[in-house]
Amino acid sequence: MKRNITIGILAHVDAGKTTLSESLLYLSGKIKKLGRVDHKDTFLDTYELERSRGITIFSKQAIFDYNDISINLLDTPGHTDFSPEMERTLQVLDIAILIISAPDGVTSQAKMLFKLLEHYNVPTVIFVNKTDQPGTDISSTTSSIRDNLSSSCTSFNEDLPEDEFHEELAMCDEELLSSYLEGNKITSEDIIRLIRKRKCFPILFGSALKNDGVQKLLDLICLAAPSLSSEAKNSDGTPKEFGARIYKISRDNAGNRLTHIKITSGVLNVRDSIRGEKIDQIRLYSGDKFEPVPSAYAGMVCAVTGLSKTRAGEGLGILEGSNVSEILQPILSCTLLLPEDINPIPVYKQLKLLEEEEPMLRVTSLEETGQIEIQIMGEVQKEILRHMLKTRFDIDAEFGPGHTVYKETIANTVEGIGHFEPLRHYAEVHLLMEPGEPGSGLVFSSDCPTDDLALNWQRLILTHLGEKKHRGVLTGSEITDMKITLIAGKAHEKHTEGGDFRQATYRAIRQGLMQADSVLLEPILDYRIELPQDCVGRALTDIQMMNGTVGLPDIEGDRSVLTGTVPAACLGEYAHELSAYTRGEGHIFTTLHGYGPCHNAEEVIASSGYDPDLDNDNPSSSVFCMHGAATLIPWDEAPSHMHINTKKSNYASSDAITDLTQDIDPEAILRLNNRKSQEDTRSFAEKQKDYFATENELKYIFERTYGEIKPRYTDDRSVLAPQDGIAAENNRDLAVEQEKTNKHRNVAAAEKAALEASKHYLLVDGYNVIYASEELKDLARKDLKAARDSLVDILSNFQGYRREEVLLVFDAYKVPGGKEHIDKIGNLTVIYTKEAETADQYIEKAAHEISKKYRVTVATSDAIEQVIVFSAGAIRMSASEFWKEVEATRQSILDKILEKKHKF
Ligand SMILES: Nc1nc2c(ncn2[C@@H]2O[C@H](COP(=O)(O)OP(=O)(O)OP(=O)(O)O)[C@@H](O)[C@H]2O)c(=O)[nH]1
Ligand SMILES: [Mg+2]
Repeated sequence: MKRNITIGILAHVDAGKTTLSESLLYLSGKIKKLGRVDHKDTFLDTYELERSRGITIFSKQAIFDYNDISINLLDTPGHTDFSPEMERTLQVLDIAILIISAPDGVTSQAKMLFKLLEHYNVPTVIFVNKTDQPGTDISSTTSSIRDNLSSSCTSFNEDLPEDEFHEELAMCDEELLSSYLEGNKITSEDIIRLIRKRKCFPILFGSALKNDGVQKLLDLICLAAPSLSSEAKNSDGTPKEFGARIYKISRDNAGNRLTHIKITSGVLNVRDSIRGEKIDQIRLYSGDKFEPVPSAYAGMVCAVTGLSKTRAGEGLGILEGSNVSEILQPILSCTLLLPEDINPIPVYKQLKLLEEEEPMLRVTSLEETGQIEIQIMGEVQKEILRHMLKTRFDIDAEFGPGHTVYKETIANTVEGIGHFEPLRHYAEVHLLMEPGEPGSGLVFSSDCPTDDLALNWQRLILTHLGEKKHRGVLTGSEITDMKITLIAGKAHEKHTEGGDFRQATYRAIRQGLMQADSVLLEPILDYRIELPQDCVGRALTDIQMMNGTVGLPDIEGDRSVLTGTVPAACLGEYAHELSAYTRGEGHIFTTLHGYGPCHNAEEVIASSGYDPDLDNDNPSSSVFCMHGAATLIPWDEAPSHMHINTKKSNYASSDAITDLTQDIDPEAILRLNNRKSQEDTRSFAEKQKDYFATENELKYIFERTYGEIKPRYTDDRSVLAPQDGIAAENNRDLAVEQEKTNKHRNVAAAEKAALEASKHYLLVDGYNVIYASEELKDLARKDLKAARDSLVDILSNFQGYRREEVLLVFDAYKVPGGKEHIDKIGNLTVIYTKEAETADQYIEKAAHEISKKYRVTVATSDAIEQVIVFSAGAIRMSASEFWKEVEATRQSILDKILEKKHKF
């Protein structure tokens, strides 16, 4: 049987994806005549709005043969309004072509796509398109790709001398590097392996429009794409079990519901039964035409009819239950405005059908007003929706103004419990709810012995957890970024029915949320502002006003570039404002960074008017059978009524005192802090030197062992050599002396007030600083407590010498039952965070609070990935910069001491 591979083409809007698809189809002989987007006659832009607007809206498939390989090509939309449609295809790709348009360079969207490809673990080849346009500079494009995406992006341009090419390849992989340095040749198998493992991303150059470089691209893709075995039988002759992944739902022109799948194992035949429904047809689509086939095999991408309840992201067959959830999400929601004579109820049903095709719409109907709300990505999507509603359902709809979609999460671990027992019903559910990584969404699992609760009930509970959008208790927004584990449950032999567990599960979540410290999240955007240099001051002020963060301005030619993050809700119409004050020369580009703590949470919560106790559709109470009647027990009284007592019941209220010396694993923290970005920026010569010097062991150890804990990064490239030989005693003396003089100073009342207003706080992330300092890092490896004490010592001296109030924060979030704990050491405040709260989280919270009144500087990790939005304008410095400050202060203390000695 033929090898099947699935290729996806991705890029920002207008980079040439559809044109490249056309060129690939032409080269393979699938089409005889090249169509053009500009002539509205391409093979894949088939929808009328796509042709008229010249953009792709829906992902589409073409199947063609090339050198005995059957290739499924998926063209995707580039416009950000349709990014979820693009993202859904990623889960079925064997390999991706990421197009960079030479004239546009590496856009922020290309960076976002590259990150998504990493998330979905798709091998990737980069095609630099439109090199036929004048002004293309191959070497500067290559270095910009390497700087912005990954240093493992390697030019496959023929102009490159072979030595250099092989060196670059060797640099992609430690193992290959050592073999190469030992004199072994790099083979094409090595290259294929690097590409498949995502250790190397080839860069090719060409022009889709002129068919230039496309053949080479196709050959490389065919060689490098991993493919699934299409064998229908195992080696012992037994048939392989069927498995498939759904990546899209659509309807054909006749209104038939199509489930688009990639078969991952076994065979699917017409008339097979899936989830109790029969497969009517299996279609192999190419453009808007299809070929019906009797069977489909592993590796094939096809559309099936006959299934009415499927959803994009779900698995079928052996993948049943393993669902993939999207990362990209709409951040605006708006009300659908219907003509007065239209009844909203049928419209709501029709929108629900559209929602099957675009799950991001999240159509909801507000009970209070009967209004329909939908979530949207942007203006272009609105226009497409308006058109679809008109052509499919003959509805003239408009949209109200968009408002921000907020979310909620929790800051501490709780056990949520729900009991549902009206007469002749019974179910009890206990859920452990833990805060998750930002962007991780909701993750469900079960850790409940099957002796206590049968597997079928456990599965049912997991389904109930995943089947709906659960509302938070602050504003009723969707909850996210939590790990929810079923830890106990109870059914009744006779009385339990399926619906009982639904009730108990929903109530358990709400009961947990009522106990937890909830956090309101808002969408945060990454921005890049390009503007004339004389306007930078104004932009910086604006960013501050919009509660944004900003790095140091970059100069590119005659313009400045500002990058950072800003809450989406604050940005409003800033693009227009920017354009106005820069005389049309300033531009802003944004992509969604993710959800972060809301900058004006109190205000948003108050204006939402949400009261969890009045939300009758989402009760937090439990129902118990008492004296033969169903009785509602409020959430806070429910625990004492529960029928199961889990050991974790008192999880949140444990009084255990944090024992910081025992429970933190120093190696784990070392691993954590050294998991700096995987990018290695050393040159080949440096690597070679390191390799032979075998001094590189640390990195190795960390990479081999790093594990389960929240990654934070430090940048140890900029670590300064420690200053040694400063006697702590001397410092202390100096601090005391300083204090004395301070005391003697007669500060007038007014001056004092001014001082108060200019009070400056310095929040320091303890472990990050330890690992930014060679001396403390070494100590930590031997004895973490000693390193901590030493830092406390150093900083209390530092504090004595500085005007800032220093707050030193240590993570204790891994310490079960740990409570927040504050020590005063001289003027220095040392804080140990409570369980389930990282130093990052604490600092963020504190910075937010303090910076409302005072100036705040935060010294934390260098990771941009983990960016915290210091909303009220706190300044940020990296741990290593901070350490330099500390060193400098120590030095000047030392200088002062020496100076004094000379004087006497
Ligand atoms: N000069 C030149 N123009 C090109 C090349 N490839 C594509 N174009 C033009 O770029 C424009 C956009 O091309 P498309 O193929 O529609 O781009 P796309 O990436 O599919 O766009 P969306 O699907 O809307 O995101 C069209 O006008 C193409 O003719 C190329 O290699 N050279
Ligand atoms: Mg296109």
